[in-house]
Amino acid sequence: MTARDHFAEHGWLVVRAAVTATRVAELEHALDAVIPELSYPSWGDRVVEVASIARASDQLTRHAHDGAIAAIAGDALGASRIQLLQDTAMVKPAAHAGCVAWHQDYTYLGYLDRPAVITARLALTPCTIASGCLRLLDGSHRWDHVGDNLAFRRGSVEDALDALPAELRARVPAAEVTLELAPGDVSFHHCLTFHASDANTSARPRKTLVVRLFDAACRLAPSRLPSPEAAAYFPTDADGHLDGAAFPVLWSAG
Ligand SMILES: O=C(O)CCC(=O)C(=O)O
Repeated sequence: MTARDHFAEHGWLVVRAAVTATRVAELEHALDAVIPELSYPSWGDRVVEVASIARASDQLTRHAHDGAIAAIAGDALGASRIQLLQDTAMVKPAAHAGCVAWHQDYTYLGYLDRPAVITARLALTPCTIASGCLRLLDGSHRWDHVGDNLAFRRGSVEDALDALPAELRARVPAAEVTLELAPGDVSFHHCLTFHASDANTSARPRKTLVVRLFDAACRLAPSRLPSPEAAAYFPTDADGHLDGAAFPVLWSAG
């Protein structure tokens, strides 16, 4: 099965050793310079999550703009051009209660006119069951979007499984998969794929770099933003496509 077929059927994909060990070490060093481990206690029980972290470091910018990762995303989505939507660092400190509730990313990205966004997560440290790796509901990207558009309306993600119709809720236990990653592995998930993660019960921090990439054919849906003023953060061309100056094109099909 090709990577594209796997993604179309399952709504997720793992590319093993997508990033070399040397590069992982450089990126972990760059991340630690921006979010020192000594600062983790100030986050309390919250997962350490810093949006747009790439702005703070050339190394992290290079990763967020990685054309090879964007090419995998383009192939998986069947897109002919891929743009960068967001980048984030997500860290779960050692022996930490922070977890992420079950959700679909599109709940928080519903300002795009269609759900054609993919999240690429690079593991910088082992992502294991003990360290709170990603859990997914296999094939749930075909369950449609469930619940409200909460884009810019919440400070953290909310549990969305209760909103599933009974027929889909009954499928949850059999659909669950855990994505354990070694440093250098990258996982991809569709913005409609339900996912969550548990606390880190291990003795090491779980460090991941997250980039969200979208099919450049998507348009902004301004009516789904919480206010007309919010549109200022989403410059578009005359057709409503997000501007390449603010949302760089990272990959185009040959
Ligand atoms: O890495 C995690 O534990 C959760 C990631 C997540 O929810 C996301 O990237 O959308």
